[in-house]
Amino acid sequence: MNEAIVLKSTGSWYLVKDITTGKVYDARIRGKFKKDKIRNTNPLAVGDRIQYELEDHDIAWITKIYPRKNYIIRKSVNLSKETHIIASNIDLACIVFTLKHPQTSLGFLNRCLITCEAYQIPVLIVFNKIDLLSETELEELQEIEKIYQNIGYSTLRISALTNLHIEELKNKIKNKISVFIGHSGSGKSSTINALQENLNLKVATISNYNEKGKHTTTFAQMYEWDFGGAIIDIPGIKEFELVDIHKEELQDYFPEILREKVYCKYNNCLHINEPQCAVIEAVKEGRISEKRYSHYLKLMQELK
Ligand SMILES: Nc1nc2c(ncn2[C@@H]2O[C@H](COP(=O)(O)OP(=O)(O)O)[C@@H](O)[C@H]2O)c(=O)[nH]1
Ligand SMILES: [Mg+2]
Ligand SMILES: [Zn+2]
Repeated sequence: MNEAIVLKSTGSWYLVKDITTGKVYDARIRGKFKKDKIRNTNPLAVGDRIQYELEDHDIAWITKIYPRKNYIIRKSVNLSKETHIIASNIDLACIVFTLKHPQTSLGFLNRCLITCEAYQIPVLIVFNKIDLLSETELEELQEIEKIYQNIGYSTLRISALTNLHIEELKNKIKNKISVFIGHSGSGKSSTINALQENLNLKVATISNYNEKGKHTTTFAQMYEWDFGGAIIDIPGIKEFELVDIHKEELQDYFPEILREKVYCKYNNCLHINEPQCAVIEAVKEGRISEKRYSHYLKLMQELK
């Protein structure tokens, strides 16, 4: 039985890598299989684990897709309600945060975290450009770190410029499939370069041309680290778009609220102004960050 992982998906053909031999093949899906099994605009996504049969010309015919442990979706550009699975089976999302140049807002960070919670993707918050920070700014950063560490998130200070803690980052992403999220200019490319210098060059050698021979960068693609594991590059991804979240479920994507809510008097409590709300109590007692709680309230209003 041949098993492979999808490195690249263009919607019509795929690049897959055999998990035993490491050999890379162009792959196709048979029309029937395509129609029967899948309702998304793209049947296969980068990160998918598949089975295949080899035919002549080294074309791998995909015969089975294994269930996904998680996946990132994007709404199709057209107005239809179709969604598009961009990437799957992600072990870790590295959210690259910068206190300045550019300033990343806590609101942005929270939205990324909520989406990762909704997608069930573990998170590492990477504070980049530490070399730029003054003593006072480092103290400011420490306050932010505390908020997120108290919730239970892993954090790491790095500098892609000076290589601060790049080895630590390497150890955290080793043998995992990760994605990097963050504002443009926060240093995602620089960090990836610091982790492995020639990754960009390697990237260029894998053909990035569509069927009409036009260069394209709109498709997600997986690149393997030489120290083990891989990164899925998703062009144009800044933050994950907030998936369709219902008001009632937002609380579940704030781990600190999820922990407390079992103690609320009413089991349909939304922690806004209800009596004997354990969440509001936890905010008053300082166990839940006021900043995080007010962002929760703000999002609840927006979701109305
Ligand atoms: N001082 C400093 N500059 C950095 C650091 N990381 C990235 N940069 C700079 O920030 C700019 C944007 O970086 P880039 O990697 O292109 O960001 P991306 O848009 O997230 O991929 C570039 O000019 C980098 O040289 C860092 O740790 N310290
Ligand atoms: Mg970049
Ligand atoms: Zn409550």
